[in-house]
Amino acid sequence: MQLRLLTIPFSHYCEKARWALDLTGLPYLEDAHAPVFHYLHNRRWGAGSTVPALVAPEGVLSDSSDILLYAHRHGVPLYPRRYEAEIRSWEDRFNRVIGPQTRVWAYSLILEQPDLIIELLRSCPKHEQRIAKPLLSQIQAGIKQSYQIRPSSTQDSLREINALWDQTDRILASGQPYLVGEAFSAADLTLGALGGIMVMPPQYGFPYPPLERLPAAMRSEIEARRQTPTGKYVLALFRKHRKGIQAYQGERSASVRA
Ligand SMILES: N[C@@H](CCC(=O)N[C@@H](CS)C(=O)NCC(=O)O)C(=O)O
Repeated sequence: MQLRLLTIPFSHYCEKARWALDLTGLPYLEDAHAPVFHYLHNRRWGAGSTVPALVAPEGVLSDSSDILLYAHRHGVPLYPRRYEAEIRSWEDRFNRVIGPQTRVWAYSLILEQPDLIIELLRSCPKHEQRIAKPLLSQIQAGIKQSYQIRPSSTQDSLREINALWDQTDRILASGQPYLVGEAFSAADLTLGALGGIMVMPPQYGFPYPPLERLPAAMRSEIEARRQTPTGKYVLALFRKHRKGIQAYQGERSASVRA
């Protein structure tokens, strides 16, 4: 049975799962769908309502942290026993703060440029893109409502992100090689995947539009973050640890990845 990773392809939690699976070297199929369409496919495969979800011979895993554990059990030492508690504690904080707040930050700015939303759907099935295009204003309204995006959201989310980013800045400024212990772990992978959208590493597993195409406020924030110890660390993590993508994605996204 082939491993199947259900995604909304531009989701940073999906990048977290994709990165971990890529490190295992196991071949898998990325089954990418536009938001809302993903519900149908999740239901079909017995997953919950969110992505990522991994359909594996052992069962269906409906949470990114469970998928990291799966990768660990398949030969990627993401949770070395000696540091496990500390690694899990960082992963949990990144999941609870960096994940949701970077999502609000990104959406609050991207929603101002609706053509970008269409661009983000490029690796989804063509019929989903066709259906989504004329529904753009409803999609914008739906995203605003789901993530409670208000005019103050960009600044509010940055405040929450900074509280944790400042902590990692202080730790990483000393030049220690990894966030926890002596090796790359689930703490690094989670910071990289969820925080990555604030520095846009070229190796990110979803081809985001180039900086010049992003709204000016997003671009300037990314450029500033790239200069912080955490930003530099995340860029280096991707250079050193983001292996090539193992997923078979079919013809529909071959051109996107090229
Ligand atoms: N706890 C979940 C959270 C994942 C999550 O928030 N996924 C979002 C995409 S970034 C999602 O599925 N959103 C669609 C929805 O909630 O309907 C995990 O780590 O896997």
